[in-house]
Amino acid sequence: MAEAAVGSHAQCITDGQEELEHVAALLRSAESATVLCHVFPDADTLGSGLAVAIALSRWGVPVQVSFAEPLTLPDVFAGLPHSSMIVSPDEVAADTDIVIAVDCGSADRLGALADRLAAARASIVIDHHRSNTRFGTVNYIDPSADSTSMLIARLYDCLGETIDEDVAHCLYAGLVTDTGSFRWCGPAAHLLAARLIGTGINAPVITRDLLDTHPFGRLAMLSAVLGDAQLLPDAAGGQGLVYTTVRVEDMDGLPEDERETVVDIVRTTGEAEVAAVLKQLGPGRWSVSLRSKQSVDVARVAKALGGGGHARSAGFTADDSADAIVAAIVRELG
Ligand SMILES: [Mn+2]
Repeated sequence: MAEAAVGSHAQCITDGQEELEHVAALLRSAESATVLCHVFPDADTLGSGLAVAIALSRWGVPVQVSFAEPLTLPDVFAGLPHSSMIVSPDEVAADTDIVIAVDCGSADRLGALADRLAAARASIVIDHHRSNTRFGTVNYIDPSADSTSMLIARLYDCLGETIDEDVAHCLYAGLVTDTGSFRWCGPAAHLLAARLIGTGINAPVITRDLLDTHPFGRLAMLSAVLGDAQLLPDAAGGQGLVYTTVRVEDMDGLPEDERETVVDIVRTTGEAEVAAVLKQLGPGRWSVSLRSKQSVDVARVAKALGGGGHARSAGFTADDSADAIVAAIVRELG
């Protein structure tokens, strides 16, 4: 515990301390709260959202956690502690005292629940996306953080709340996934991981459940999708682009989140600095994931095409043919 106390003091001296204290004070004043995660949630938005909700519920504040799409929680997240606090979007109160959006770069990431922002006395945005539009009345944004859950750990320290095993499980879920199992992160992420594991959580099981467990049908989907991959060695000024498409028929009843794992395989292509996966949402409608290794800023590309994200991981949605979308990416890569 002594180590945790020293660590928490060090973490409190950061840029954005004023905003963090403002967030803490607002949360302390909450009479009711809605915690909003982004559409098609990942473990960072859900783990962060649940951790905020756990603190509020400890104080007796009525709190709901939700996201606009899909309508139910994907099975992969059912093991997150207190996931029973997650309600379907139609159950979210029309107005609450405080709305907290976690891991959302812009209000449209809230989907149909974005209207809850204006109905609240105050809205808090906690996020680590550089492209964040600061759409809350109070915004605690730190693009240098490897996950939003790292910012929630700082919030716990500022509130003087204990990070117990349940909270640590939620925060570790966000941390291990957003850092690609600690492949791309700084020392602060490793220090936080050590602190979280120190609470007694079973980190290998959390990681395996979230990242290394897939239905058998995924193998056939990967076979089809990876077999269609294309390499454009001249793209991105000769650094190369590798891409593929995941069509609706490729999914064949698989959970939607299995689409999100394709880019992690495609981006391992040695001949390409940039990877793109076009995921078909419907006829002529695509969600595109972009990844880069070390030099290309894909957040800039995504932004130019109507999306956003991080320098090495970004995305956008487009209504067009797959070929036209690839052409637009190639053009923006220069
Ligand atoms: Mn995140």
